[in-house]
Amino acid sequence: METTLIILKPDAVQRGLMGRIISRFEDKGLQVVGGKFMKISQELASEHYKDHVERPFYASLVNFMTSSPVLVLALRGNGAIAVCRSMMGATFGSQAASGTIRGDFGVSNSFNLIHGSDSPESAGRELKLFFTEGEVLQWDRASEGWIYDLSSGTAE
Ligand code: IDP
Ligand code: MG
Repeated sequence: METTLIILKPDAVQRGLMGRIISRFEDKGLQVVGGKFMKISQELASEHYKDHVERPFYASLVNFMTSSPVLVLALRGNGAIAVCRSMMGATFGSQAASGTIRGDFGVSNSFNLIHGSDSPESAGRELKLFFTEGEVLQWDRASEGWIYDLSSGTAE
């Protein structure tokens, strides 16, 4: 089981898309294990996107991410990092495939609605940036045995 960090960016919140995006993850079977509605500080946005510091769009990206509240989620599931990335679609809304979140809800390349960790290393780093340990919960989901085949003792 993996846990990944998802951010519903300011455009998703402002456009009233939070519910529809969360529903997609719930429908898929991902478990919400953390959630925080917040305004990201300049420092946190800079740290979160530090790998992009040399890119031409870095300043506008940090500006965008701090411009208005976001919804930060921790989502858990088998292969959650790759599953969420594929549900998000390609980075640019103009190129993201239909059926993906970016493909279905947006057309902009910089206002692309959602962030998702891209590797186990990023997920570990990013989850620590946005959540303290006690804020990511381990909870028993009543539907677990129908979302996964648990007959072997592990979730398949
Ligand atoms: P990702 O979000 O799909 O992982 P990254 O390449 O890590 O994409 O870029 C981080 C974020 O920076 C993107 O989600 C997008 O908001 C923004 N971004 C990336 N490339 C561009 C660009 O060429 N122009 C404007 N914004 C960009
Ligand atoms: Mg990225």
